Amino acid sequence: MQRRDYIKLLLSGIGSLLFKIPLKALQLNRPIHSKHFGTFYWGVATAAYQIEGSHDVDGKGLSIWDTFSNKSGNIKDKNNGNTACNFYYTYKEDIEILKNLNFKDFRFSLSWSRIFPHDNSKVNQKGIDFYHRIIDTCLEKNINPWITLYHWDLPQYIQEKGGWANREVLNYFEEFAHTTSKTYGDKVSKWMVLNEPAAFTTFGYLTGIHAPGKISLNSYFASVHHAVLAQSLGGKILRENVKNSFIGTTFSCSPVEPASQKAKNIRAARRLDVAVNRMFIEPSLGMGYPSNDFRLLESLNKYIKEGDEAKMPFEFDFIGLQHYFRIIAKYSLARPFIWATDMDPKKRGVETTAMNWEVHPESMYHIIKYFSKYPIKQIIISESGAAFEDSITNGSINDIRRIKFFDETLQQVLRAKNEGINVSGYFVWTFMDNFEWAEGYRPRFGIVHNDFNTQKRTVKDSGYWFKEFLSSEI
Ligand code: IFM
Repeated sequence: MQRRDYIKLLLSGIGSLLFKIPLKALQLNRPIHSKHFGTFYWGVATAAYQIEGSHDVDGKGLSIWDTFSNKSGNIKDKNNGNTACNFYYTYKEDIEILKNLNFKDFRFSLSWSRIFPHDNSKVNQKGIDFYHRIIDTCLEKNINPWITLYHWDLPQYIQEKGGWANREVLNYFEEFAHTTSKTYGDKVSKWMVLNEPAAFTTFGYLTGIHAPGKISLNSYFASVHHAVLAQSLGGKILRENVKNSFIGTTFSCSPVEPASQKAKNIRAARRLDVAVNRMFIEPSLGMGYPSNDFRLLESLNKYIKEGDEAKMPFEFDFIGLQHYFRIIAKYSLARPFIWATDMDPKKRGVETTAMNWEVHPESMYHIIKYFSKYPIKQIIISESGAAFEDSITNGSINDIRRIKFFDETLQQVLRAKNEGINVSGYFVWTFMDNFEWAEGYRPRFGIVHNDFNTQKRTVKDSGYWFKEFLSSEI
């Protein structure tokens, strides 16, 4: 071990005392290795708007994120995704990097407004070709491409009609899913329908901190119901058009614990659990909306049409879990309707990431266990990672906290798997530092560093850690 690493480890040891992490847990040279997981998907996950850039190139139309991020005040430091990681031009080199790190699976999303720039009657061939190039590069390099149909960048012309709050979005989505699955379905068998519907409906239509920046309870509930319908509709279309299909959809999820055993905190935790974890999966399993545990969900009834109950379920091959932090729930008068808040981790004195999210690897085990009570065929961790401040020293990035995070999180995945839960894959969030939505470019989640001025990529030590971890996969 180099002296520099030793000092860092020592410092994180001091951190462990501060944050009450047992020192034992800091031994990073434990022999955890991908071979302990058996046959498993090991990948990196990305999203179109966060990496591609080229927002107006080759006929691409505007998405809600182009509009939102270019409006002053919406994104930290006045950042936008116009250039992002320039992946539109660097995809070949980037895929080569991930291959060199021994990953076998690459998850990316399709930019809807590259493919249907103006309305759904005319396809933009150059947009279609771009994803063919990515897919072909993956296949040439023996990397499995995994497509996410929708990762938050709705075309602006659909938003003009109300976006996810207008049921018409389903007609557009149907056409988009149909065209793309027909086009790429012979080459790509692994698909995910939606990325984190709870996040894009809540932040986009209720709190307004993400595109399209709406703040309305009605729009929120309408968007929730339409996203639930899109989830199963997308699944059915993919099943029709994709060869040897392996179809999933993803959920953001967090174990929710009450701050105390007081009845009002327990009830607050139950409501948050519904909104965060249950609202999208239960209708997809034919269980309907969990309104019994959160009466406000009855507001959805206004948007449910005859026959919708039968349209909501779909038998997914896998469910993608995207877990980042646990929630300690407390009753709060300051949060109308849900009357619950997540206690600030800083005030709880726990270790946090650059997003102010608690570092709590055991939560990964708890959330997998929580979802395993549902009748789902397979669980894949479709995103997991942490943003920490990185610095380049003599050309290298010794991101020991991120390494520790992955090491400990993966042990929790293995713990669940060893108990017999069918967890079959893990995707790192994320491949390279990218545009982190309203937070701009400051939080760095990548295992590859990106210099946003020069677009120079530098593999972080966490990237090399994965290379070693995955060394038996090649
Ligand atoms: O960057 C996001 C991603 O787009 C969706 N899941 C959470 C990540 C970190 O915030």
